[in-house]
Amino acid sequence: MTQENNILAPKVAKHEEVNEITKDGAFNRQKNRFATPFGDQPGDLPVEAGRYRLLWAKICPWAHRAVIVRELLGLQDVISLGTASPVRTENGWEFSLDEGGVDPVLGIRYLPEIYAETDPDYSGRATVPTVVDVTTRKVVNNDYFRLTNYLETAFKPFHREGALDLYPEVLRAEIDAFNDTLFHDVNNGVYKAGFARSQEAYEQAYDALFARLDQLEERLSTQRYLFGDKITDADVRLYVTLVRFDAAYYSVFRTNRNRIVDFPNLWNYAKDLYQTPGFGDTTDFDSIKRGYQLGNHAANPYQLLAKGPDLSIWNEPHDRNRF
Ligand SMILES: N[C@@H](CCC(=O)N[C@@H](CS)C(=O)NCC(=O)O)C(=O)O
Repeated sequence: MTQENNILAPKVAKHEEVNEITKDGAFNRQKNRFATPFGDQPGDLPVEAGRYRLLWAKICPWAHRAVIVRELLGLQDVISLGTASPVRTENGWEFSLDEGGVDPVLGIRYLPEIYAETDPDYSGRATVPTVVDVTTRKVVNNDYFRLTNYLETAFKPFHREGALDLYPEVLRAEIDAFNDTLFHDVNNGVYKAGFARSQEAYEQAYDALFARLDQLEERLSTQRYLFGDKITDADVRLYVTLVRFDAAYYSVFRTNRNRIVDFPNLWNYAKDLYQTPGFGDTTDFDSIKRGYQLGNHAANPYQLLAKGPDLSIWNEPHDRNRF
């Protein structure tokens, strides 16, 4: 069914319409519209158990990182989770995995419905992750960049006893600076390559991406994780891109200088995280492959799903215990 003849479907904004393609053909991601922080300052979103619902799709790296942090910190009973189908439809993310095809808590079929309910004038893309306040039925936050930090700080009173400190105060400035570079060159770097509309913009993104991966390969030659011997927020951010790389970005986004399995340290580091509770158990390779290959990221008119690569190797032993 097309958007035009489906009167129930909300309007779905495209990259062109939200002005995310610059004159030289580069992809320039939209700003988040719902960016009020969680906290206890006036105007903040109040931190309460059972009040918020996190909406995600298993394909999406930005949403996946919030889901990993929710698991690592033991916030599963504090923030509920709604899961959209990994293949985004022309009407937006769809809750077709749920009974009756609607999210069981919000009763919506498509994600743009809750954006329209919250702000009828919203003209950006309706994205995951989205946090909805279930008491008001309003989208309160879609700040994919800061969301994990709110879970790590504002939601601290609800963390599981003995949970990791993913964002230690003494490292925050360093982690922020690291995450910023990681975002530009790696997390969003793959999208800049994949969504480029000019050869020059694509090659620029490709070069920056692999230069940064080479640097990370080096950094991980002397320590188990990015900031030493403990997992931090930065590791979650790097993991979500690494775990999608060989199965999706390498071919769909043409980031094919080499695969992650070709970098000894990055590959063993990625396997180490995959085998850590919270990471591999929230990673769904089938959704990742379908989402990128069959969604509208890819020109795939016959909707063929690539058979490879062999993903069972993610369960093979890693060498990171040596640190
Ligand atoms: N909120 C950010 C990042 C989150 C994001 O892009 N999520 C993707 C999935 S990985 C999405 O929901 N895309 C919906 C769309 O493009 O319409 C943005 O607006 O760019």
